[in-house]
Amino acid sequence: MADSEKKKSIDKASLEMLEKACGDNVSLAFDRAAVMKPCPIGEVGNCCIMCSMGPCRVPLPKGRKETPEDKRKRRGVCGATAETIAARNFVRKIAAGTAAHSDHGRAVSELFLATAKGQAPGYEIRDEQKLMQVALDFGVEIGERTIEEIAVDVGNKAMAEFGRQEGELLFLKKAPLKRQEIWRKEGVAPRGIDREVVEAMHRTSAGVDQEYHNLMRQGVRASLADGWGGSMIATELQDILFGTPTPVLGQINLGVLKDNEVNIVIHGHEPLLSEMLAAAAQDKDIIKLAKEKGASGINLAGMCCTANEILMRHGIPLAGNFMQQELALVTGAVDAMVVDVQCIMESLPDIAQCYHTKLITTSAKAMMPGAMHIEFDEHKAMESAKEVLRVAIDNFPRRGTNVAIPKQKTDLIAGFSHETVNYLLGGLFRSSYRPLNDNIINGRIRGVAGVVGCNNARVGHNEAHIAMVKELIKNDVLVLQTGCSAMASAMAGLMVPEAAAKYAGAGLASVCEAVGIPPVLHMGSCVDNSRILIAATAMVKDGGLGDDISDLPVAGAGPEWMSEKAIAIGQYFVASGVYTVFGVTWPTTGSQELTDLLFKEFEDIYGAMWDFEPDAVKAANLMIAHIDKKRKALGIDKARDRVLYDMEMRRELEAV
Ligand code: SF4
Ligand code: MSK
Repeated sequence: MADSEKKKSIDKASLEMLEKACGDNVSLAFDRAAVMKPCPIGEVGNCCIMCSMGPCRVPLPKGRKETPEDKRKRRGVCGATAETIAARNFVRKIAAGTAAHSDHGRAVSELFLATAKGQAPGYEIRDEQKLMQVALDFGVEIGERTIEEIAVDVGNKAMAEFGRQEGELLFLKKAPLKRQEIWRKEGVAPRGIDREVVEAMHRTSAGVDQEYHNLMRQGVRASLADGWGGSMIATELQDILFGTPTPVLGQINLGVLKDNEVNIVIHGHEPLLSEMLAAAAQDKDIIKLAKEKGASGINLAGMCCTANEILMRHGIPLAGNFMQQELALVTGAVDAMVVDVQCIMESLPDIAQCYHTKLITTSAKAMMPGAMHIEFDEHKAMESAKEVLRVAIDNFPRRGTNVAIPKQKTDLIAGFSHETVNYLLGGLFRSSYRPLNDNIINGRIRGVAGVVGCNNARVGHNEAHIAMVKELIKNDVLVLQTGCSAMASAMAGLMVPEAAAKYAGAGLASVCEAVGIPPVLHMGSCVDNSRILIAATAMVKDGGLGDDISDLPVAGAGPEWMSEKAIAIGQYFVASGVYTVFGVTWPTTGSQELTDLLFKEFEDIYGAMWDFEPDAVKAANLMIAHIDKKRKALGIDKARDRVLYDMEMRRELEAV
């Protein structure tokens, strides 16, 4: 294999499939990225397409510093400055990301309400305890009322959050009080989720908001409507409907596909249909049908965030992350790939045609030329799921001989919801984050990092995630993960308890060994970044680490980001007080002023800022430096110097 091929991924299974694709004459995103170079003007936010007098390009002068004269001339036809253009582009990314997560939250709310009203057969309220918690958050009366009555009110309140015209989103109250005050002082506490997305689109259209600070205020407001609104609603209601995740053993990588079973890859984001597919795959008649067609059974495997959702709750194996969706088809062993919404490559129908795979779209919001469409109907969910499975089963005998399933698959433990972490750390009767805070204060754990986000065809698949996570845990930083980033770590064997002794620093390893957790915790899908916000809030509330998220020794990162959703996530991390560093490329460097606002001034306003560092190890060290800065401000920096693990300390840890 040529060196250029090896650089495309650090994962052996993926490299094998890259080679097979080459032999099969199949073009992949990896190949197209090599040919399609990014536009250097658009990449840094210097291209405006907001009206038909453009597109207007306002690039920085090449090879020299910008002069005042350059600055005067760097304007679009309407006079828009580089600052306005870059800020409008950035805010639109946030609005799109917020819309994606929140429309997912809306779909979950609709199903939740239908379930509560008894109109969605097959679904039920699984976590009554969490229903009560959310009822309290939403101010819904509990009293002597039935579960269904409470659930209907919770569902209606959730739906109302999208169209709320006045006041603030109800979940904002879950944040530390000091953080809520910052949002109110800055005027960025979001009203309705839809309202903030609409206002972001309005303000960024031609000839409206022309002051980049003011534009970014709306960007922040929209991002908070995602993290503490749409995403949090999605996570909380999914937990009530499908069960709050608890630790579960799973497996990951293309090696989870089976040569003798009907392989169905479920790809996308919303777990509404996939939950029902998981149930339908157990149906006796469906299994019988598969056997009649010569298969030994049905093998469901996940891809991207749908994978994370069904892994967290059912232990269903993961075939891979974003850059492996095409590679799964290249195995020739996928009888059907079922997609819903988000992160689905338009190349899939062409690749599916090169093999025997049936590509099935299921959402009215996302159709693809060349794919079969079986629309998911929540009122007849089981029927929709069985129809999908029958198509896959019927297709199994058509599997050709051009099949190669890589051997690689890795064990992982997932299911670290906020509730699970609370319980694991504190036990059933005293569940709390106290032991985590204590171990941060005594220095065994240096800090906590949220490493999240996508893969990106412009950089080696999984390379930055793994380099960053290894550097962090080596330095005693506990890592929380979601999305494709979590899947990268799982593939590299970092999500099993044994990884602590192998990769973590002595302090973190000793805590992981005592509690029995991996040094890298899988918290779920992209909408489940809301779990990280709740975990950070719980750390603040448990005391000893300041009175706001921005006081905590924590940091966030998206080392291989590609989606607009990642920008929305990063922005709500920052606006919630978490220093956040992204890799690959940064979309505002075409405006020094806007970049300074995000990378410097935000620290004064929100107590946290964005940063950009494409070298993952350097980025990890920026995060560690930030964590150390926060430790120093809390007066706990000396504790780390004193950490020596004598027998007494180990016994004390084991008692945790
Ligand atoms: Fe050009 Fe202004 Fe139109 Fe943007 S809004 S394309 S800068 S004329
Ligand atoms: S799937 S948004 S590539 S993490 Fe959530 Fe992965 Fe990014 Fe999609």
